[in-house]
Amino acid sequence: MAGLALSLIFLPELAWAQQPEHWQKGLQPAATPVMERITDFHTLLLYVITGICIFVFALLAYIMVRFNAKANPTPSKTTHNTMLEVIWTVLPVVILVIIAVPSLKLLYYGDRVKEPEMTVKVTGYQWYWGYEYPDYEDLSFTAYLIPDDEIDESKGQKRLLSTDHQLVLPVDTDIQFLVTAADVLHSFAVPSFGVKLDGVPGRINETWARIERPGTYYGQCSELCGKGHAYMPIEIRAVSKEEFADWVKFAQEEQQASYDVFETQRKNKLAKAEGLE
Ligand SMILES: [Cu+2]
Repeated sequence: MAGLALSLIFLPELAWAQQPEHWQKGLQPAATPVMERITDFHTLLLYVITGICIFVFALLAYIMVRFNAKANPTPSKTTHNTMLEVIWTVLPVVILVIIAVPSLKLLYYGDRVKEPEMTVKVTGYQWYWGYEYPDYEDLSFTAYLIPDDEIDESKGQKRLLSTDHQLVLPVDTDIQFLVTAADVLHSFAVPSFGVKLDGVPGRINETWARIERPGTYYGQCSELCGKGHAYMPIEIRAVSKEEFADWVKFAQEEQQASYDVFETQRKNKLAKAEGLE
């Protein structure tokens, strides 16, 4: 009974793990409003480019059939057609404007959030990530890749994606990310958040995310930063605000930020409480 209760409590979090899939087509499902808009924009572009391709191919086919040497032995000598020239200049401009307006809107929307509810400073190192929570005193830690021979699949750990510490974040919160680097260029990229931002030594770049559902989200460094570039993944745990507050307390008191350790302890406590009843 306790087991069932526990699985009911913890199942929703485990169920949502966002990572690249084999033979994946398209983008990872959106977990933030920014990514939702990026996905919509991507779809708009797909319609536009499909329309252009069909139009150009149809035109080519028509010309090949209708105006080849056999079908049209005496070609016309026309060299100018003002109307046609105006159309093929104006039409692409109109198409570009149709693309540019939502593109710029989206660019500014993803750029920053006016009043962030919390801040996370992300620092890229060769080859791991450092996370700082300036809103919570002394809360900072690093996240290293878990090596292949230590991956424990029973814990849901994933080769080349899981880290020893997880970047724990609350859902439904406007989170400001300040991204920088301490040695060379890195890039903090989380596909399902629509976040991909360069970490530049000596500079702070800003972006934001509002995570819409709890779960595990994976990302990777996306700026070639040396031999360990492929081995500095990003593992994010998005949890409820209450759980996040509990984790912050745990991390500050125990000097141990691993969400997995926190979760195991909590499960044990819950199991104990269930057993006592
Ligand atoms: Cu890097």
